[in-house]
Amino acid sequence: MHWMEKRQDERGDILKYFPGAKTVISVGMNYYNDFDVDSYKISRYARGDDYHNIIKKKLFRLLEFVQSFESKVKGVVCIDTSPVMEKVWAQRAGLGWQGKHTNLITSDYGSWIFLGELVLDIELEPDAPFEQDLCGTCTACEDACPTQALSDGILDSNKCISYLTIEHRGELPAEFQGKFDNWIYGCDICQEVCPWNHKSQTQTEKSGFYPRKEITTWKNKDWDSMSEDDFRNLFKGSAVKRTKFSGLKRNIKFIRNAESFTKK
Ligand code: B12
Ligand code: SF4
Ligand code: SF4
Repeated sequence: MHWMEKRQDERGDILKYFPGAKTVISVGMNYYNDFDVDSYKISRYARGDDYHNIIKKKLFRLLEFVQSFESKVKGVVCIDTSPVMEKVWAQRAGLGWQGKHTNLITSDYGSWIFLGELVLDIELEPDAPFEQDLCGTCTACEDACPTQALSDGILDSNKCISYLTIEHRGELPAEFQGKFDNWIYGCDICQEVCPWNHKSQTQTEKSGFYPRKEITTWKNKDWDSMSEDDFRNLFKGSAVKRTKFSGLKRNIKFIRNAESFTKK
């Protein structure tokens, strides 16, 4: 993830990213969808339309709303790709806490929320930060992670199935063979076992986040025979495009090879 390294200074100091910054408005949007998948799995956040586009539009509307009161206000809209520590800002803004799986958990929606920010050059009265850590003695996420990527609330990205299936380029390391548990794009295991996500399973109100039909109905054989055209049609306007056709095929092959290895 060289794109992470490149803008480290800005990530650590928002004034280096937006020198006029005086306020960060942190927002969260529930994307939970409980459609069962009985084949290779795409993580929940990427089963529907690309969240970047959906949330960006909403944040620009919020900026326009602010500017309708004071037209000179300048603002920057951030969603995922900006050099901004989104979970840290969300905690400071009072949305929730960073669980041991490292995602931000809210008491209303668990961790099934996307984060975004509107950074403004005016001062607004801040909300209180979320001071509690409601994980307590639970370690369910760390225990369930099939690659032991989590330890003491720190994630080793090099071991994370989400990183390996989405960001990693080239061959997948053999040490993870047989550990992907059918995840071909992203991984939801540490979030699925979290008690806060069992409490709050509110179906998203945004129909754009609902899964595309094939994602819940395709069987493994359909994924195996997916052509480049199928990929292009199915993932038009979807975050899954990031891994490219070759990346998704590589992930599928990695899982299939492990299956044939165990059958022998
Ligand atoms: C890089 C990245 C990844 C990487 C690394 C993940 C990670 N945990 O950092 C990979 C590809 C593995 C990944 C995976 C996923 N990601 Co991601 N990812 C990001 C991204 C772009 C940057 C995160 C980052 O800065 N990491 C750097 C490390 C150092 O931070 P950290 O581990 O999160 O936390 C440390 C610091 O916060 C620090 N810390 C604690 N307090 C403080 C205070 C201060 C002041 C400072 C400086 C530091 C600090 O201590 C923590 C422990 O070391 C953010 C978007 C963004 N711009 O923030 C999305 C984001 C975190 N991802 C998101 C999602 C949804 C996922 C997945 C669930 C997707 C999936 N289903 O596959 C998985 C979850 C894996 C997991 N268990 O974390 C969401 C999370 C939403 C939420 N509720 O928190 C985000 C916020 C995107 C978004 N806009 O919604 N992701
Ligand atoms: S996303 Fe999957 S591989 Fe990554 S830390 Fe969570 S359970 Fe482990
Ligand atoms: S599974 Fe347990 S330890 Fe992990 S984030 Fe959820 S509450 Fe915290």
